[in-house]
Amino acid sequence: MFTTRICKLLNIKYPIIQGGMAWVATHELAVAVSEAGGLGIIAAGASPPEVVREEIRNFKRKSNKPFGVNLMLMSPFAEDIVGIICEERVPVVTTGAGNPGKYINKFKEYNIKVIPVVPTVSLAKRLERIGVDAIIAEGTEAGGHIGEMTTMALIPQIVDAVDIPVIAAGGIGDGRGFLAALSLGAEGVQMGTRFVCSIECMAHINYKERIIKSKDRDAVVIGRSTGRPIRTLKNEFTREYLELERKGTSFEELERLGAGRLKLAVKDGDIATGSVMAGQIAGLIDDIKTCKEIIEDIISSAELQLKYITSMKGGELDG
Ligand code: TUI
Repeated sequence: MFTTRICKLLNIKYPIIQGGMAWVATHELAVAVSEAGGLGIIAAGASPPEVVREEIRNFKRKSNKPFGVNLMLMSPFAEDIVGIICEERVPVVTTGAGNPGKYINKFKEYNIKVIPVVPTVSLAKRLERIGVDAIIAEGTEAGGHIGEMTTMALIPQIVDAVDIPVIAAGGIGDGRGFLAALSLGAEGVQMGTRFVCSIECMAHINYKERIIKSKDRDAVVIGRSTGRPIRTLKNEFTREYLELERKGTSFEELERLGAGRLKLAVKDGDIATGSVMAGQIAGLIDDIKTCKEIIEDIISSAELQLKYITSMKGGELDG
């Protein structure tokens, strides 16, 4: 029912892509999402190149399904990771936190599909012109590094501005969000926070439980003053960080304060002084299930929701 150009482009059953979350998106999670019919993504984050290569090889040992690597463009190793992605013949690359323009030709040479995350219409248009295969349009509801536009406003504007398929991201966690994204003209969704709360995700149980406990307004934004805003769940760390920002603390000092915090939360389970990056949809998520269950529940509830909408008639259900 929901077969789109994204399914054909990526050779996947459902147009659902997993977010490229640093430290969280290891090959175990990517294998589970790809085996369930979506597109699993290994996050390169700021990891050293050889660690990323090993993750790619581990994926290939466990699954023959299509998968991708997320290239975080602020990584000091970005250049070398591009080389490894090409050498390893990774089928798909998603990019984040910058403009991937200078790497597009190399990826094209190796026949690698490139799908950048973009926060604005202008960047989507520029990247379409230089040959990317699709666009992930990410609203400010997302976790981690974010732009300013909401998903609801950004998706239809990017859909109207480009001809390549658009994947919606930011604030999507269930069948209703999936269907809403398709209604706005997207041909797929990317989800991060929902997949953190999966059995196969290797993040510390404290991280998953913090998401489950969170309420609608818990996903706050730190780092607006630095020009690198990050959405992360309210805790001791965000309170200290925001207080220092309010006092006008320098960029360098804030960068120092933030360093290593994501790993602390994801790997050590320190959800008080670590950074528990998550999107605004965290408040909706109340269980941990397999990636297969997450994906199949989204598709079946979206189908049901669509039937419900099309049967509405003057407030009464038709038939
Ligand atoms: O990249 C993300 N989210 C991330 S990356 C990340 S890494 C990290 N950060 C801090 C501490 C520890 C680890 C955490 N979350 N999302 C995709 C995304 N990309 N959101 C926004 C953008 C973006 C922003 C500007 C994409 C392109 C862009 O271009 C600016 C330009 O140069 O034109």
